[in-house]
Amino acid sequence: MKSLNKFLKDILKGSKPAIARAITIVENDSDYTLLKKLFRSSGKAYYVGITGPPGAGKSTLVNAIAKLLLKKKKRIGIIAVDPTSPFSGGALLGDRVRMTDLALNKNVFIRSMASRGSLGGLAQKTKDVALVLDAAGMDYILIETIGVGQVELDIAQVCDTTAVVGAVPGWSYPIIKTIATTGDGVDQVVVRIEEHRRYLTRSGKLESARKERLFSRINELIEERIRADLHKRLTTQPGLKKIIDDIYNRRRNPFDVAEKILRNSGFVF
Ligand SMILES: Nc1nc2c(ncn2[C@@H]2O[C@H](COP(=O)(O)OP(=O)(O)OP(=O)(O)O)[C@@H](O)[C@H]2O)c(=O)[nH]1
Ligand SMILES: [Mg+2]
Repeated sequence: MKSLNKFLKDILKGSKPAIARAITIVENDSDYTLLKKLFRSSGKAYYVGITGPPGAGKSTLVNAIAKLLLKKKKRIGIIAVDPTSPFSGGALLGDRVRMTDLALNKNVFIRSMASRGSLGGLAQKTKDVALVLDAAGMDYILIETIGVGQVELDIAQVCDTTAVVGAVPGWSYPIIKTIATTGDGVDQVVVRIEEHRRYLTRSGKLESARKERLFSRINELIEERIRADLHKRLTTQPGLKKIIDDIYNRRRNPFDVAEKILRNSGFVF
């Protein structure tokens, strides 16, 4: 198809409108046609995750890193995953506004993604969007996401390097030197644990964190059952090593392979 080829060429060339269109397709479609085509050109970008609690300074850091990398003549893709949590409520916006000056740079492509309370789907979509940016020739892909609960995107699973930004108001992280074998400094560790516990209890953070963990637990139990079954099917797949080698060498793509395994397992979509 001529128009598809032209579209693909534009993406690979790094054309911003083409990248934007590709991401929109990938975000909204469960059809992998485009990703299958782009996969061959991916694998060159380096993925960096910036995670941490709300307001810790993630966007500011992403901005600063991007500016520094721009000076090194790098092309940068930025994915800002809007933080939403079942307890803290809606998305915290404004990142786009702060990043406007960067967005105008021809070597930067910024995309915000709304998680809309979705659970498992977000990590997958983030990977897909990153794949588009990767194929489009970005040297670095910076992914900002909130990192408090386990329900949210597990960024370390997506990124090559993950930085955790910590600046929690009301509590400063102590660094305590201890020698566990002689017991030196251990009393201080216990004192600080008790202090931290009092702080969490007073601020209500202990209760909200525990509720969030209970929410995650339900989610995990459901996922565990489904995942264990699918994992077994994947690991007992005949010729798996060869399949992985073929994907690594871009002779096959993971989308077709996953579809085939699902189809053969009776998981027809
Ligand atoms: N003093 C100081 N302020 C900072 C630093 N980094 C960020 N800030 C400020 O902290 C506030 C929050 O920064 P953001 O970068 O928006 O934090 P964030 O983690 O992206 O926030 P969310 O995406 O809303 O979770 C802003 O007012 C920043 O100017 C820092 O290193 N030092
Ligand atoms: Mg932010």
